[in-house]
Amino acid sequence: MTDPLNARLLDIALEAARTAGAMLRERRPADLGVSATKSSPIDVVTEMDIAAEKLITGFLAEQRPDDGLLGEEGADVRGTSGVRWVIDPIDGTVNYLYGLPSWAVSIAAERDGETVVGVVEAPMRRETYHALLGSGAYANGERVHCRPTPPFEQALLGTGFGYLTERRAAQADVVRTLLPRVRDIRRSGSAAIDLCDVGCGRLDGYYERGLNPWDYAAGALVAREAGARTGGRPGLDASNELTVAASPGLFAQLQPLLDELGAWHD
Ligand code: LIP
Repeated sequence: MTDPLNARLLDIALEAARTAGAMLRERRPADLGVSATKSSPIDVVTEMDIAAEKLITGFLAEQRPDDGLLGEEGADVRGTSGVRWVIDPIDGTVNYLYGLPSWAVSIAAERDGETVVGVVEAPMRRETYHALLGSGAYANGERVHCRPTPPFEQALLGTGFGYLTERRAAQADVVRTLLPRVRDIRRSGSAAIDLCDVGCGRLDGYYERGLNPWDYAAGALVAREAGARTGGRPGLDASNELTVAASPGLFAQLQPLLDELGAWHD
């Protein structure tokens, strides 16, 4: 039996993500440029990131005025309801800036700190991924499942890289060691899509250091509800230090190897 509040939160998240996704797809300026930078000159924000977060937070506040809000582009509202929305208005901002298709709107809802709803809207794929805690993961309404565990050397992994030079060099060292041991490594530029691809069986596993809750909250729920395991360093949850997602058998091999390779530090 689905919790009625969780079901309502899912409906709200789906409407917010689809509305923002349509706006971002249909109204992307041909001359889109960088409006601001954050942690480094390559950590960019566009006017569309700001516009999408404003659209989403305005809708959520109208629907659920007592909820908390946390958004990548500055939304930070303490709520009183126990529900907090965690929002990445464009996950894959650099791809969106360059006109590449791998970007998504990511919206998660937490209740008392536990993620209960995850929606990842990928407009250029014409796909909407969603998950409800305990009720499975879906792509365009069809149930999805992670891939069966392959031999480690046949695993297709996803990863990503940060925006700071020192971190990127350390991440390259991990890839250099890992790449010869697996089938291949993909770098899409959107953690939310990568996590959903684990859930849909399009990646065997994914890891990345340096993600924020808005990057992974929704996609990690999709991956978990599709049968994958998610986490950080051994015994820890996914965090800024390290995010790992994979089928349970692959996760059991990948997580300790990443720890040994130092994927959790610069
Ligand atoms: C992005 C992540 C991606 C990471 C990028 C960037 P953003 O989030 O989704 O996995 O590799 O460096 O952090 O900044 O586009 O919301």
